Amino acid sequence: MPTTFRSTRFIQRILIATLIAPLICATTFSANATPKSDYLQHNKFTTFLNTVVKEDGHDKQVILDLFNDAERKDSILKAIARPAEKRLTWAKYQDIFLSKKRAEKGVAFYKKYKSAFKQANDTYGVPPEVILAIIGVETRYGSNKGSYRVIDALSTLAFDYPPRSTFFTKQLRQYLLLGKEAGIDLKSTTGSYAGAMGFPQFIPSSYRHYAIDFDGDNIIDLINNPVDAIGSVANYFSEHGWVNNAPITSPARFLKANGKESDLDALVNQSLKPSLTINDINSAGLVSDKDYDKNLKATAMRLNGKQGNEYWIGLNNFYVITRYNHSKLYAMAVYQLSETLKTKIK
Ligand SMILES: [Ca+2]
Repeated sequence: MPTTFRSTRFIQRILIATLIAPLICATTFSANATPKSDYLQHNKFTTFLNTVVKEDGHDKQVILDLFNDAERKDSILKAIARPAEKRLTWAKYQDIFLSKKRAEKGVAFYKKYKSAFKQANDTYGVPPEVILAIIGVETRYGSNKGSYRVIDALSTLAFDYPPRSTFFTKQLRQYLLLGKEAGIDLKSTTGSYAGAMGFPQFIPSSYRHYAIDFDGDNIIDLINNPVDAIGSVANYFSEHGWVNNAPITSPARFLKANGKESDLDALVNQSLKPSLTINDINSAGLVSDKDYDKNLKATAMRLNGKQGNEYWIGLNNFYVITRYNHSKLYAMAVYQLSETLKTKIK
């Protein structure tokens, strides 16, 4: 019947168009490219492409070539859904970062770059053991800088991880700018599953805003240059409000005479930002051996440690460590590693 004939012709045309379209599309950006890309046909990509060409001044062809090669990684989607900071208790988390081996590596790293640590302390007022602890927790002193291609990590999270798509789309834009500004090879550079790079694992926005050239060769390189990494961590801390010689955190104990431990539920783990006073915390029955000013801003923490509940009072500098990674477990690991290192590098 005519109608059936027309329908068949119509379907044939659609099929031919569907088969040919990707070939035409592929040939527009590279003669040899195969249309394997996970992203060129992604529904979010065209908008992204237009934005970075118009607003960030990228060459369209360069971006198309880069994304033709970008791959979606399911392992990245799995990793971001279950970070150690959410999955583990403090009892387990500390075992990863407070090992004897990591501290030994830290001492060796300190000895090798001692003058850079001194210069960072003199310039930014951030002590060696804190910078050392950050680089130790992040990459074990450069021995594990991450094996995901950053372009894959950020594309996967920007385009295929709706809960944080906005954040990672911004990071992807920042990463593309780093290609022009810092000479980073956008295709081959590797990092963490979240696109953090180099010795100190800076995400692209941090790299652009806080990374510095600290050895004076006019190149900012956190990926291969430990001296730039040391200066950049110190600069990051300084810019986020680190106060030299101010307290970080200290253990606290609950005075049972004041009531039940469960009465503390409303006080502890409320926010990372110090929003209580020492007086508030003491009044609820939590005290430490440190003689803090009663009006000092602080937080009260309860961690599930190896011997059960542990209580800690966190001050401004503890909060600054959480600006690196928004987790009290992370900041506590950095603090405790720094305390161990402090005794070993004196
Ligand atoms: Ca440099």
